[in-house]
Amino acid sequence: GSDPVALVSTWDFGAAANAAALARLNAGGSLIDAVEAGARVPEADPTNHSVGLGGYPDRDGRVTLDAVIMDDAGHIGAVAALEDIIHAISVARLVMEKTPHTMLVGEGARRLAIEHGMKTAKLLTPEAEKAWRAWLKTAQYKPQANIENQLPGPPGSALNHDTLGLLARSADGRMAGACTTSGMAYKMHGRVGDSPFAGHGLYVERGIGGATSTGVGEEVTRIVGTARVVASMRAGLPPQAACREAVEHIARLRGDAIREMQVGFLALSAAGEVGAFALLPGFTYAVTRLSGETQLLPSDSLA
Ligand code: SD4
Repeated sequence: GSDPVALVSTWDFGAAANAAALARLNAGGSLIDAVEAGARVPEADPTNHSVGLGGYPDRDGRVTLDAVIMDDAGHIGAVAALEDIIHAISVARLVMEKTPHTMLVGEGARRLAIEHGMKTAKLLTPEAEKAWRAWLKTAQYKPQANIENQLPGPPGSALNHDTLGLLARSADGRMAGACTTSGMAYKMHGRVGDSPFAGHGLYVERGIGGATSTGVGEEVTRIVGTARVVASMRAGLPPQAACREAVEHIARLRGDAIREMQVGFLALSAAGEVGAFALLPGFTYAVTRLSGETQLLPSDSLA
């Protein structure tokens, strides 16, 4: 249409990420510049407990970050289990642009960031530390779905796991994407979810479109989730049906094992069509058009 979809991203806070990404596009930035700028918004926000600064730690009290950035021309960079650096997405971009590799983990990723002038920071905020110490009393690991949407309770009491996945599209249908997260709260040290892996937490393909995921990463990884969504789009399914197909596959495969778990997929076709689908109600996403008009929408779900 005359006001095509330029950006889609996961959860309510996706609206602010989309706004930053659109500002970058309007200033002449590339799609990669845009998705990086968008991902940096929740990374810098200490009130978001599942991304960057203020993210909930692993069970040892360490905040470890996973992120990936990619475009539809085969450029990709990722980091996993990164510590002490707020902007994991920018380190992922360094991996993409400054190394011969596609992913660095842990100390290697941290060192790359520092070598390129990025500052270290303490990612564990007092609020997140308090939540972790409270969790230690029971130390029960039971990932729960977008719990802040479903259960009442003070902020910080929940296992909030709202990863940012963001897809950008130019007027001529070129695509890029970013995904950034601190992963599941109270995960084992060293655990890496779906988010930093191309084809799991994020995938874009030229002429087809892209997809990103949120929720319990293990369940996405089991089916190579976003690669599956994009493959369905390649085979002709609209984004919504492609997301639904992947969710149904998880449900079929896992049955009772995923009771109360959330997984959501969000997809954007190269033609600008949007779709989303989740296991459970509560998954929301933000759609921003080239004009800046933004809608927050609830995803359809299996349950
Ligand atoms: C993970 N998929 O690390 C991420 C968490 C997430 O919304 O998406 N939260 O498993």
